[in-house]
Amino acid sequence: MTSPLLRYRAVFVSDFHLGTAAAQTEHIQQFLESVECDYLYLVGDIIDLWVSIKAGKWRQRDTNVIRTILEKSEYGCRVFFTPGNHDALFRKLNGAALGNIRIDHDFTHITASGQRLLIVHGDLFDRSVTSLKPLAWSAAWCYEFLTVFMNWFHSFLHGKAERRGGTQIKAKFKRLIQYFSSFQEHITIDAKNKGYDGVVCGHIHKPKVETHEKGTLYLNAGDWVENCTVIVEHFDGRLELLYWDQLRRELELDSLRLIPLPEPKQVATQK
Ligand SMILES: [Mn+2]
Repeated sequence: MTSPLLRYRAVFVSDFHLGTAAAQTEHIQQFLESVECDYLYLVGDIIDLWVSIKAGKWRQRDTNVIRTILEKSEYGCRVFFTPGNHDALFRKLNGAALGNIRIDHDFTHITASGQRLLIVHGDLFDRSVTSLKPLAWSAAWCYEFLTVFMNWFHSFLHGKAERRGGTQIKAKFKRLIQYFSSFQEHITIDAKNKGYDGVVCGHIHKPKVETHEKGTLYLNAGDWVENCTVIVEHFDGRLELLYWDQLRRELELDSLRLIPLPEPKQVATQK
């Protein structure tokens, strides 16, 4: 592991979808190796059990991500995992504490500035999942096939793999989901009614930080299939949405200019 370059009080990530062709596993690995935090929240759909249960979908690189998370927990990082709909099987472990790793339906995080945040994946606020599960499941497999096909198609055309093929179709599908459920409004009002100052969620793959008109914060950690985003809490309690693509570029500059790292290129290079 390379030396961490980024330090935060808390890190919130969701929707890795490990075990699918679309998961940007190399970027996840790079990010995890570059970051150090006191609290790591895994906000659901980390392992895609809908897809990875099929033989051959799970790869060594997916295992490496899990290993890196376990390693962080061994070295003092407190890990909190709220399973999502794609890794709902882990909900059977809700309430469990495994070393420094806790699993539960939701968590309460208190920031350094005293804000109370509800941490939850959010699928229970999405009607396309709660009442139309077969449709959501079929869509997950359509997206998997589409990604595999587009990767093949682009490598055939350009001689190199291209991951972004399904983005437009996925965006249309996500708009359809929003038609069925005003996800953001429902989850934010629920958090407000429960007395929270804000909610950190994932699920809809739309990274966003917004303050509701009633004052409650909505923070969506996005995903690592298309956006590669993370919500961080700085040591003064400030919350921020960060894009790994941008962060990666900045790290390259910093690592070369400021900190003499043992393996700076490994941090900066896209594999
Ligand atoms: Mn989800």
